[in-house]
Amino acid sequence: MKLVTYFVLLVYFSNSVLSEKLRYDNYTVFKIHVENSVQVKLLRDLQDTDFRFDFWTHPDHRSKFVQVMASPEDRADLQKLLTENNMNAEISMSNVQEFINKQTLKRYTRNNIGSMTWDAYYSLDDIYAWIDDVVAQYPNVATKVIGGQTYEGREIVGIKISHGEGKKNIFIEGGIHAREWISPATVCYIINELLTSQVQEIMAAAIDFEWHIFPVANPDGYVFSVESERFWRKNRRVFSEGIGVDLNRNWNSNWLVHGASTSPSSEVYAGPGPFSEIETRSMARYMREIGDQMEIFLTFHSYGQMLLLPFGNTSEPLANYDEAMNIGRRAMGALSVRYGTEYVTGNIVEVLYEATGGTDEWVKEHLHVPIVYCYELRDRFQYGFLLPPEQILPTGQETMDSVVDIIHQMRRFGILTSAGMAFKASTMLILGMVISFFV
Ligand code: 0X9
Ligand code: ZN
Repeated sequence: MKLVTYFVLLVYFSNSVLSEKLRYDNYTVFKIHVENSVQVKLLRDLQDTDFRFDFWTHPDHRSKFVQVMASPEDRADLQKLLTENNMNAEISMSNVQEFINKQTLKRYTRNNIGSMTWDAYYSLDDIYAWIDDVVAQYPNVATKVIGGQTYEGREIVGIKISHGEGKKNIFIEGGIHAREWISPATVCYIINELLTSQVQEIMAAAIDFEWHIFPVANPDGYVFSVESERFWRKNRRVFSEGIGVDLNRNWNSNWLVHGASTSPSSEVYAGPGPFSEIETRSMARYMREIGDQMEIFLTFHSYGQMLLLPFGNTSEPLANYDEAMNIGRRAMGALSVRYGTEYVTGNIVEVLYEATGGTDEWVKEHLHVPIVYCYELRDRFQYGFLLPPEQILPTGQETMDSVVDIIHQMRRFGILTSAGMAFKASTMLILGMVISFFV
């Protein structure tokens, strides 16, 4: 056989091995209680040195629990370590694969937007096909937009919903972290509500703003999480020492200052430089174009039930922090009404951990958007990334309730400066000056 044939076979074989779906039969997820800083340190050391254990959440004194996944072979070692250090832990899931199976994707039927239902997760192709169909069904209000490109050559597809020119805009980012599947699902639900709801307040929200919505900001990562490794977080850029940049550490705002790594093998690798990644760079270009009209920016992550306010390096109440806190708290009150789901509202540093280089911080720092929130959706240390599909609809509904309430609160607080209002205000001012000149 010729050398070239060997090579082709080798590439084919290694690709087929690589693209095989990883299984998690009898993997256990522990919910570990973190009670003091000694325990935090111990868990952090473990996270940094023993790669047999997959930390679903980052150990920090600000959170009461840490979720860690262990294989059946390594499970006993983890349990031993916990017992030796007097750490309490419960088992959240004893066979992770069973919960992955419950998330089997449903196929979307082309040309029938009603076939995307809110009881299942969908592939990237299906989400994109659904957007195409939605745009075809509502040609006067919905337009397909391309926010950016990816390392593997995909497009970051979004939708613009607009009932007319001259409106302020609301920007929504979903799925920047690949494994947080509830994020794209919730963002698709929001799109659907804005186009189909008959509820007065939702209809008004759709009409009063120009919406720019991107359900999957990290398409390569999402595809990889669906097809190969369920718990993949980053993009898929290949480096010699590892794969993937955490896109939520790559934005040019306090880049690499906190909670980020210089190592490509880390889950929070910030990339070789700020905006080194085509995904963040191209999305930033799109956002700059509409930035001066942006009134609200929302990004959706999971999990933990938190509403986070920038910045990720300081708990100083910068810009309109107090106002944003007020609105956020009330909106989380509105979110809790339907199903009693409780969120904690607060600054990133205060309620989560220090972490910089995220989309939310860049938007606040560079675009000066009045309301910037990062949602950590359901749940709280139970199923985590494997949120059962039955929870997609309730998550979507309660989240939509909060989005509508944010708009409502902003109107109440007089923050909304719709183009029309701004025009009226300036006209009144000039008229007033003219009148007072003659009187
Ligand atoms: O660490 C993150 O990027 C987010 N949490 S997650 O568990 N979904 O990974 C929180 C991001 C908060 N915003 C910034 N740190 N800028
Ligand atoms: Zn995330």
